Amino acid sequence: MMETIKGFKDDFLWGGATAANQIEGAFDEDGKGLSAADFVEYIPKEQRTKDNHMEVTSDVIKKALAGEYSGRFPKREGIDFYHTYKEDIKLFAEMGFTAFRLSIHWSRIFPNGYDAEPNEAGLKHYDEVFKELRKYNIEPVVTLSHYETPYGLIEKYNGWVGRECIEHFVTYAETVFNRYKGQVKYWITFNEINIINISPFTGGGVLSDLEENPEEAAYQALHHQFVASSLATKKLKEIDPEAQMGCMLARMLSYPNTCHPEDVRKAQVDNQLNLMYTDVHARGEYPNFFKRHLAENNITIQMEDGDLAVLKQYPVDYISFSYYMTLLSSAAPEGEVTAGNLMNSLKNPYLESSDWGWQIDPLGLRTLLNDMWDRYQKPLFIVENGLGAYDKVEEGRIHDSYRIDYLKRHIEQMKEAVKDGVDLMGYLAWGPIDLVSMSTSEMSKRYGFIYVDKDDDGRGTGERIRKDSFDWYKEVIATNGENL
Ligand code: BGP
Repeated sequence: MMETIKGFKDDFLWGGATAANQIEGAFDEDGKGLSAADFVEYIPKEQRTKDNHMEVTSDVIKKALAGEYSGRFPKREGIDFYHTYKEDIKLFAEMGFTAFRLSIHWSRIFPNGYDAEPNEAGLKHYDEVFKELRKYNIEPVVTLSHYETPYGLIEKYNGWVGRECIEHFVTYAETVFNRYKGQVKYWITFNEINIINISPFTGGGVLSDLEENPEEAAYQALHHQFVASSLATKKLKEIDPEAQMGCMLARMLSYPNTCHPEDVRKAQVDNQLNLMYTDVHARGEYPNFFKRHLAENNITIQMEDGDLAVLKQYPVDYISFSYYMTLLSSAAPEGEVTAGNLMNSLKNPYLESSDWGWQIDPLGLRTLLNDMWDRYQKPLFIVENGLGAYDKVEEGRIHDSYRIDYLKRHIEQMKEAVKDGVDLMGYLAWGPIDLVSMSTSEMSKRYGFIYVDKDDDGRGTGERIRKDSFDWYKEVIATNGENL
């Protein structure tokens, strides 16, 4: 009888994921410069769709810098993790985390992005954070840029449209690889690298209103990020061969709206265009279907000699991704379009949605894990998954059974995928502690196992309260995913 896989491997990484701009606050402390993320919350509410915020434009930048918005600029105080990290990491350790994803705020290290010297106070801060994690044997999983392009690079080059960003990013990467050598084993270059083609400002600090051809500018910026990611991987291998480099995709699995061959083909195209990003990162070359897509849309990417060779020579070691929803693809869209996701997918009648319209699909996770493993045969890592919800405090408790149900159903399917043979490194729940939502810039879309007493206007005591899901997740980790 052939041996079959029974469950998660013993060194499976369990924990949670965050981003500096959504958790730290201290937006201008210890020499930090402004970053793209500091402007996102000033997009006028009427311009926002339910969850997919519209782009920042130059006039929003001007008004923000001129202090024309009410209250402190920028408002983004996160949950003050910059000062509370010791207490919060202690709570993560109480749940038994073996890994914790965070981003280094690039503009803490190079305030303008192009500074000749790094900011020692910024480097020191993350020394302290990594030291605290090490105290509890929690592996840091570190994102170099989580939508956090320094504002100086936006002002000087219009963000990643400028090829100069490659060199500045590699200098930043080299600085932190040297500083934290031996402390960080898992690195990620760009968070959800595909978002740059949905939201160029968020993904790459690109002000589309300054560009003749915004779509082409976004693909040009993306190319610069691909090259920068490969050059950073090259540096990492030189500085710390033990460390591993990962890429990170917002994986949006698309289903055909009907069994009509045209809908099936449309779903294939949508999935190919989503996986193109990990194709480049993991296989080291642009796939032909993408070259055809660019040609048919009259998009030209300017490349320099050596770019393609660098991509080929320095692919990533592992593939990480976020998973929240699945979409429907239709060659002839009719029927209700759900406002609830970045791609304005049609509503799937077989799926429930979150309060923000994200279509909840646990089985989709097993499906896409099998697809990605078959496609790449590289270790996979779920570095974001979770349910944003309106939580209520009732006599000092938060009974978030809906969140436990969501996570339980996703972890069940993840386990099935592992039994199917998928090489899965770990599972990091997004927002293990309530933090600022990326798309709404509000606190009320809560994800945490830990409640933070802070409302959308920044009012509250900041008190941390364990939700019911806190003890549930602690048991999941203690039993390596057995007791759900
Ligand atoms: C992903 C981002 C995270 C986080 C998550 C939840 O796209 O990588 O930063 O924000 O989405 O989204 P939201 O915060 O909009 O609910």
